Amino acid sequence: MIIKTYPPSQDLADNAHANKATYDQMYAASVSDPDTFWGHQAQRLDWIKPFSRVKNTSFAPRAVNIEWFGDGTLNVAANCIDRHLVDKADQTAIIWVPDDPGADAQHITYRDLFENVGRMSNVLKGLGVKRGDRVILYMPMVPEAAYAMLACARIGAIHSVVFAGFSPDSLGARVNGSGAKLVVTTDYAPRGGRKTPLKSNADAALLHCDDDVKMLVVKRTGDQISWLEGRDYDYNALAASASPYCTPAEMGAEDPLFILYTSGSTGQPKGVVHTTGGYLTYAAMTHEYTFDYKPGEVYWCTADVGWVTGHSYLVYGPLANGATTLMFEGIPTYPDAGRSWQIVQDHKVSIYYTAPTAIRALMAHGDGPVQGYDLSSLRILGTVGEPINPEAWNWFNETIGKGNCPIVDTWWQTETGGHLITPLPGATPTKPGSATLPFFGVQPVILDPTSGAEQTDVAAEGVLCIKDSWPGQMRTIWGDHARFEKTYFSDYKGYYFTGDGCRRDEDGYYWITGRVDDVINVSGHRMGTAEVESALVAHPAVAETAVVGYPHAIKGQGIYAYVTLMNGEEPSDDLRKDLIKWVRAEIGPIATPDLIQWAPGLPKTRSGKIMRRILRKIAENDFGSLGDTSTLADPSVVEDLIENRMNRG
Ligand code: 6R9
Repeated sequence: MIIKTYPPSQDLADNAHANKATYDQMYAASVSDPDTFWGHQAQRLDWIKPFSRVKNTSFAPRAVNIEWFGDGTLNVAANCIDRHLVDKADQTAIIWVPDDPGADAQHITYRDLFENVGRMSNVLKGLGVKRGDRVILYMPMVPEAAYAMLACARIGAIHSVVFAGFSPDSLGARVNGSGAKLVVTTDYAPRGGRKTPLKSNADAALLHCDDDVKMLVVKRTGDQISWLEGRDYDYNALAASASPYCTPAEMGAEDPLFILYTSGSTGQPKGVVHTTGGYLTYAAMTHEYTFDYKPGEVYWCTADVGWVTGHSYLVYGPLANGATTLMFEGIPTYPDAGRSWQIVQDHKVSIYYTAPTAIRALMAHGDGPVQGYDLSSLRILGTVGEPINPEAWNWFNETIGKGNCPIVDTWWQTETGGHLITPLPGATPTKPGSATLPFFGVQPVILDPTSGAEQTDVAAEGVLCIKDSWPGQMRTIWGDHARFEKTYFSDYKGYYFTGDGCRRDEDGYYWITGRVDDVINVSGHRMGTAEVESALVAHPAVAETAVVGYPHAIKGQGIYAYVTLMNGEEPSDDLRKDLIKWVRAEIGPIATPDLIQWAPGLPKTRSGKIMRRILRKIAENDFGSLGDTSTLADPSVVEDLIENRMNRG
């Protein structure tokens, strides 16, 4: 197959923050002398007390330690707001576009942001939140979500945003896991013309938490909600009498900024910890270079605040750079599939950053909904979350970018804090489906999955690891540093293990081939198959289950569950529906199984291990190549599963 390459336009090569020569020179400097390189880059922030050392990191077995700018002090909110007041007080910081297409957008200036974050900070303090305390933000896409994140940063509290699509059980587990004493939420969350009852979900979650956990409720719709006097606090009432001024706390560069729970290969989500100085330096620098952000431009990242992309590229990176960031409460198909293009036209969006699954969903509606909108403001397009298939890439390039906008396919993870492998618009010729080349300071390596040997040929395939630290790297798993070392630094000693498989082509370009662990990627969201399994086995009718991913035209991967029922339970469509409802209630709608196959037995080794490789193949409808099945305890199980397979596409 001939792969077409798309070089940067001459205009971008001449005017972007980096062209090929700058990239090569800066990359070389970043890896040969990281102290000088990052010491210089960190000057993009305002420090209260300057740091005297830059990089102090080790990936050595049993001594993993990551520290950047260790003795410096700063405040993230002051960097995202206060310092811009000098010249940008009246510039829009956040354009908020509500779900209702008939409602007006709000333009929140940097001065407004300063005052609203100040009020939120004082409200949090009034509720007893102190430096180092954890605050759960169970928030939809409203400005108050950003205010609350920045308010925590301002007073030195640690926020943990829980995606508003998660169930009460998932929320409760995160309140308990982080030891939070306060949950901030809204009454309801409008989205796509429907309303999620967030406050009542939070009520249900708190039934499983300490009695002293408080709740702060932001009014979004004003619909009636239940109220527990003494536990629940009305944000709007408290903010009305709160001062807009709050002195930012002086935080150490390595003080935690936030915890974000993400799926791993066990049933327990991990609390990924990011800190202050390195994270913000990295989020700001990548936002500027990857999107070639220029002052005055309107930048739109469609990610929800509940995911890491919403942290680094909706809130922290853009605001640290004094950008105008657009926050959209709704979904791209409401009221119709032209909504995104209406927003681009109305707000003259220059940079549009979204997920391949959203592109595929919109592409399925054809070009019709795009026509009639003026997309000429667009300059740069970006994708994140999963590999992008060439069809979707081409549609994005031609129908949305009109062939004039480079597409930056950014590969990174919750753990990495910011982009690690990505094109730069003025520097990197792109190839559809490849995240291309490493960002400054990032040294990817491809290891042989069995021997762990570094593949030194340019063209290679294996597991993707990173050789040395970068400032945005996660520091630990909340409350479990041993798990941090085990998950990321024990399979391949001396490297950070990403969990992704990868191919490097003859030009040195990286092509992510997907997860090599039991994590699947559903609509760009990470889901541990073990999490879905533990939800399913908690159902009284289920004896055993195995969950795998399979190719899905829109979602990238769908969720395929093999279910063995308890003795005496009969398979039925009603039970299937009931199991689906059950999983949605246990985890949330993003974990909804797409296909459930009744399995009288699961293929196991003689030692009782489920052979997932075989289950994956059957789910992929690729059972001609099952590989070695000689170690199976009962090979006839496999024939039954093949015969009754649910995916015949
Ligand atoms: C930012 C984010 C991380 C996993 C990652 C990989 C997949 C993300 C990708 C991509 C191919 C890209 N992934 N970006 N795969 N190309 N451009 O998505 O974080 O939710 O933690 O997911 O997503 O498998 O390991 P997170």
